[in-house]
Amino acid sequence: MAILPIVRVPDPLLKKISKPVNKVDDKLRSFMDDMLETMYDAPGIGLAAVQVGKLLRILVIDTSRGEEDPNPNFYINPEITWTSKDINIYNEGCLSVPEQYADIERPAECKVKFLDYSGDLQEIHATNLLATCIQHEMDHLNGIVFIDYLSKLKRGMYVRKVKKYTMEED
Ligand code: GNR
Ligand code: NI
Repeated sequence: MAILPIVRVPDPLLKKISKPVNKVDDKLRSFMDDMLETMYDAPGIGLAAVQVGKLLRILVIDTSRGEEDPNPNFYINPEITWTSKDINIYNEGCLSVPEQYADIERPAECKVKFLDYSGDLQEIHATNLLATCIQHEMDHLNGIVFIDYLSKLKRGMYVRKVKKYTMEED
């Protein structure tokens, strides 16, 4: 296992569309294990492969956050098949936009179809924080970061703060 470096804004990689996975094999599972370790180390509740530099349609999510037993789930080639009409607002953060938060509106519930860690097809109905997190991670696969929903002015401020944070850190 390995902890991988996390790509931050304004890296142009975060604007790219990730490609579907062809085959769920041991090599892919080893990469997914590294994603999970990287997410726990950060720490975060979700991570998309593009955030560690690989343009593949893979997510890992664990919304348990140490309150309960760990509950990691991998989502390969995920597709949202339904979203609710009712909306939730969460104060979202992103490992690619460290230390910055904003209230983002999204459908409160969604259904998502995906391949799991074994390569088996699954469909789940997600609510609350899991629904928000799945949609946030799906956005990454399509080149979208939560600050893209803010005004151009606010987005510019967020990017500037991340650049400053990154400079002061190294
Ligand atoms: O760790 C994370 N927390 C979070 C909080 C609210 C809404 C979405 C998230 S996802 C984020 C990790 C991340 O950047 N995933 O892409
Ligand atoms: Ni994110």
